[in-house]
Amino acid sequence: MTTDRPRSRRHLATAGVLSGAVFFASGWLTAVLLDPPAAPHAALGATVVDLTPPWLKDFAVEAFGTGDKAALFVVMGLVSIVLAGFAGILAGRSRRAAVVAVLALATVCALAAGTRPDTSAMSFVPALVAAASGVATLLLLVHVARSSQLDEHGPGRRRFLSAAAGAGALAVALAAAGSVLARARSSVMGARETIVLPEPAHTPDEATAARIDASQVELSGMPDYVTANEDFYRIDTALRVPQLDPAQWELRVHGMVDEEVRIDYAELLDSGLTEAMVTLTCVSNRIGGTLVGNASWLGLPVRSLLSRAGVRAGADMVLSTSADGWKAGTPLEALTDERNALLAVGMNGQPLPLEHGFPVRMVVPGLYGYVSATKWVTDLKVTTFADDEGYWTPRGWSARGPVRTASRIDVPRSGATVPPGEVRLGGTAWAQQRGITRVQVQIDDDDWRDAELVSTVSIDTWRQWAFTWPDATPGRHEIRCRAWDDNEVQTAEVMPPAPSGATGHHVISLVVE
Ligand SMILES: Nc1nc2c(c(=O)[nH]1)N[C@H]1C(S)=C(S)[C@@H](COP(=O)(O)O)O[C@H]1N2
Ligand SMILES: [Mo]
Repeated sequence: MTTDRPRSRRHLATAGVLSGAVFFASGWLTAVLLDPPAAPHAALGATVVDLTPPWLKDFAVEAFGTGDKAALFVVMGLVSIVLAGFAGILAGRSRRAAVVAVLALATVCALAAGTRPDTSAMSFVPALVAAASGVATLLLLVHVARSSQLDEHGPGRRRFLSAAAGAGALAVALAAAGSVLARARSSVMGARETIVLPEPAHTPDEATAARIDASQVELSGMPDYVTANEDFYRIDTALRVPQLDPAQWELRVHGMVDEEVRIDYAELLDSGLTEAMVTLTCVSNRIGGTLVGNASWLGLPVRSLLSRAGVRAGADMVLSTSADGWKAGTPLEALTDERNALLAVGMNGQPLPLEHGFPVRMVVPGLYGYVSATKWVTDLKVTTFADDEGYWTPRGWSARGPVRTASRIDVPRSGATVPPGEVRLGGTAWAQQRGITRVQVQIDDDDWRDAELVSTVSIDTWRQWAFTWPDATPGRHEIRCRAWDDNEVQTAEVMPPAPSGATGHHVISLVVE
């Protein structure tokens, strides 16, 4: 126990206030990255608003008008400064009590963030980060304050002042980063929300809708035939999702063309769009893996832009580049033939989600994403494989990436235990541009047997299958599957994803008991 002298009490209070600042600033920056409304100050503010009795709300609106939220934050800020100052002084007496106080605050913030309508596990992270950085700052500053207590005017005092200045600068830097990022994010997200996508020129008919319904195997644990945007796998090199304002977006088509073409977002929406359901696959997907998804894409066929530009003889590749400098080299043929290679603006009826390439991306049926599916695309250069290469080619992946015929068992999961007797199996198979014509299942060393195939929308979409294993006997069993495209059976030869996509049969093991 120490007797606080006035100056040391001032230092301790300063330590508390600065720790509070680091607490809220680090929480804010974390939230901007993960889940903006989960910022501790925002969540606390929303909770205070919710708990404010109506008479006080009315008074606030009366007195401050539209400044009522600013007034709330000013009051909350003042209250926080006073409480944080007391926490610092408390820390001078008992560090443990002060740490408990910070953790209690973090818990309240986490609860406030976690009880809003649409929360995820991510909503709790900002409070955790705030707690960790707040406690660390507090313990450090209190330590420096206490060890400098003994010399009134000497180096100890200077040491505390510089530590305090450091903590203050950290809080300001974190808050500044949070505010800059928040502004950039919310403006693009806001712009996305105001977009009204046009109807496709050829609206999918009732037959297609019926077909989508008939493409789902009704078996618990099967993936949805149409992958929801939130569930769609995401693969890219972007540490931070590029934030492109559609009003500023422009695509340039150049290189081996007669005439350079430029198109902006409004023109693109206005150019008569096509809707196509296409299954997208990542070359890194392992046999049985989940880096594959099926969505309905709305966009302009790339061939119509290329024909406007006029492709010169000798070209055999289109190098597409994203706003963040990533590149894919796509065989020219895949962009000029009749397939639905799209400059997509819509995904399952909505503007592309930011992480799936907003405002515009490429989608090319039959090719792995790394050679075709450029997100945040801004540049198409007509060129040759001899002169240019995509991002992954010099990193050991093949220059051309046709999707391999693949199939997987989705139900039951490998390692599951099932009761003996009749066991129902289900899975998914894909061979974009060729189509799935048959799937077979093999139990242990038995003969291969045909699975039931349900409908599918086109040769560019995956196809679900089901199989009844009539007589599962107790013990451990291995089950494998294989698919046929329009021409041949999926190879049994096992190869890893690099350099051109994994091959081999998906095998699961089940325990029957
Ligand atoms: N700009 C950009 N686009 C990209 C990538 C990338 O790293 N950057 N990755 C590609 C790869 S490897 C795949 S598999 C698909 C994945 O698209 P998705 O994240 O929408 O599922 O995007 C492609 N487009
Ligand atoms: Mo990929």
